[in-house]
Amino acid sequence: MAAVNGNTPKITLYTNHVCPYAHRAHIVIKELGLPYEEVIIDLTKPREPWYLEVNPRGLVPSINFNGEIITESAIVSQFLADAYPSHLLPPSDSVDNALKRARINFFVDTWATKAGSFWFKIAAEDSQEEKEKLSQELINVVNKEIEPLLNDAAPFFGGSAKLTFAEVIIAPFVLRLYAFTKHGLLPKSVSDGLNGLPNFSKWAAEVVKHDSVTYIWDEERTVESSKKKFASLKAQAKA
Ligand SMILES: N[C@@H](CCC(=O)N[C@@H](CS)C(=O)NCC(=O)O)C(=O)O
Repeated sequence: MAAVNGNTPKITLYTNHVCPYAHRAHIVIKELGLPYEEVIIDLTKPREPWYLEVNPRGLVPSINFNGEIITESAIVSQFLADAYPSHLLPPSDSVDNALKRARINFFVDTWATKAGSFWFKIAAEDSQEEKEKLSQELINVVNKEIEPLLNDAAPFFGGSAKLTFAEVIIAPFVLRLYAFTKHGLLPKSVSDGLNGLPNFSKWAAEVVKHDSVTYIWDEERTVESSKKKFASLKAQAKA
């Protein structure tokens, strides 16, 4: 069992299982084998005052770690991966390890800046033609920017046999790209296109079936909740 200074940490994770950002915290906690208790935050209602004291932004995930509140999924994940150096992310204690961290950071940054917002744009688009155009753009971006970075995936990032911090951050979104395609929220051309990319498709197939990624995954509920979310965002945009 992981420990800080010999003590097992006390972690409360404020979460909602349909949220891709909260999903990151679940993956890192599970991979590190940390004990935790979870508090599910109902995202369909205004946040209660007690939760706004935990996280004034009202978002999930947040963690209470031995009395310290940490918010923002990437920061929560980074904190836990740094506090417990593991196969996910080596400590920054040598040039070689710093380089491994830089490679992972570049992959995560590339996903976020080049590919990350497409799923939302495609789902929010009304016209079928525009959806198809954006889907093709997404495939082109993944092919150009992501595919070469997965050259040595084995099966995970950078030749790792185990999940890495790169998958912690990106897996929730890869999982949703395929699930949303399957359930008609995104055009079929998205999964068809991704399946045509040899490195990406091999990597993604391993990512989406990994235990640490699937243990809180409820596909039907997530798809239903995302459909409602998209519909309300569209209505707001038109108002
Ligand atoms: N940048 C934040 C984003 C978190 C976020 O957007 N969470 C959503 C759920 S997926 C949320 O809590 N939304 C609150 C709401 O919709 O009222 C992070 O990475 O933690």
